Amino acid sequence: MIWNKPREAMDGEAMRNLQGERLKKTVDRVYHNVPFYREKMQAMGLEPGDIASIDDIVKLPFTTKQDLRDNYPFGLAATHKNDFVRIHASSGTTGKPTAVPHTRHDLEVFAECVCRSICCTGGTSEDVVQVAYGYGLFTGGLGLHDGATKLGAGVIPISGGNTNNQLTLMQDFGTTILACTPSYALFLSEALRDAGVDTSNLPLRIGIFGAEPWTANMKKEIEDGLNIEAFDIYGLSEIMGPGVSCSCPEKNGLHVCEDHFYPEIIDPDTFEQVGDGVTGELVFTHLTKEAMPLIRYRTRDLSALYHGDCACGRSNVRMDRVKGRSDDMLIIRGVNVFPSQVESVLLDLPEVEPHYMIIVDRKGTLDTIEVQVEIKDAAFSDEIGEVEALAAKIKAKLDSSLRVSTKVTPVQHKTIERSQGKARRVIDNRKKD
Ligand code: DLL
Repeated sequence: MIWNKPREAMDGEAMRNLQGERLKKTVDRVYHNVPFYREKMQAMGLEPGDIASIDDIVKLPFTTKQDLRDNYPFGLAATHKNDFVRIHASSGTTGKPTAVPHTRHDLEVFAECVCRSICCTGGTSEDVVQVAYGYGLFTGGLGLHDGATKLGAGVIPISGGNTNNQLTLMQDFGTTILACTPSYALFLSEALRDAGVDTSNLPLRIGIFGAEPWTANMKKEIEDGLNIEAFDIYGLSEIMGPGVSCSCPEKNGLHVCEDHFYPEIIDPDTFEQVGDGVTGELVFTHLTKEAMPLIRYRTRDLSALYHGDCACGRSNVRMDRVKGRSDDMLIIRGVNVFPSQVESVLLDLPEVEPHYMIIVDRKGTLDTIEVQVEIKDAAFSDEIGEVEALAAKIKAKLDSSLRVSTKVTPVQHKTIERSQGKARRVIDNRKKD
């Protein structure tokens, strides 16, 4: 089922016209209500009347996370505070968080987009959705909750954690859709296996996973472990939360709700837009947001866009699965390494469990990268020589794929801490310098 066919299957030309009209209104609102944007536009010699169509978006200034921090909490708001009905905040790893207010209309759009996403995965009003994303300032829990409620599905608002309870309710209440981070899905699948539950006897059929990068290998691991079909849901608090885009059964990208969020991919060095299929930094512009519309917000997420009709019936532009953020990229002795590359190599090896930790350090002037990885019980031998041989095999694969020399430390199954929300898989001790 396509939840909102007129929008999700809209003809490309008509969509661009709609986007143009909405952009003009948004620019006009921020110019008159947000001093930050007015000043930026005036400094560039721009007036709202200079924006005539969606193509003119390239004339507009960018917005960064730093701009949100500098104007914390509500300096970029375009409505009065009394119009806010909910305020989310993204957990800043450094310094202040960023505040994201929503009006009632904004929450309706949020629910609509998540509802579209659930339908995109094949979900219907007959499904029972276990929402195991965290509830609170994080947008995952409430976002999935409101979207599933709008769809008319049954919601289990269990939030993240409390794994034993997750397993009990999943079986007792007949969960058919599990929504959580991929790392928590993996944890739940392991817990089900340990509890001796045969997942083929469960009605669970769909997983809606996101909020962190995950590889195709991890997806397969989770699908096999839970006996489900897994879908990728993407979003970020500053723009909305989950449901900015979601993958469909065709598995050729994530459809963006482009009537609400206009996506661009830019070259992060030149800031120029790049063509379809070219990887760069994902940028979003709000087209309908009331409380705090952002113009050309730089996400730091790396992706690519693909226009054209999809066999699922939708025509909304697709984006590539986000493999990581530009800030996640590790530079090891001058070589760029993404944690997702490490995950791809590890999960290709039959002897390893999908649990690992990357530890980066600096010895003198030399960067070092250690990969701790759990080994399957059947492959973990008491013979030191055998474990060493396995470590050497993993190291050879990693070194040739990453083009840097790694240290591999095999550890026993269940040694590495499990995640109940967004996983932390990199410790970079160089940042302490
Ligand atoms: O993670 C919103 C969300 C909740 C998305 C539940 C999906 C499901 P933030 O906490 O603001 O919001 O983090 C946003 O997480 O910029 C990406 O770097 C990353 N991210 C989100 N979804 C995906 C995904 C939520 N499907 C940041 N794949 C984003 C890869 C993702 N990375």
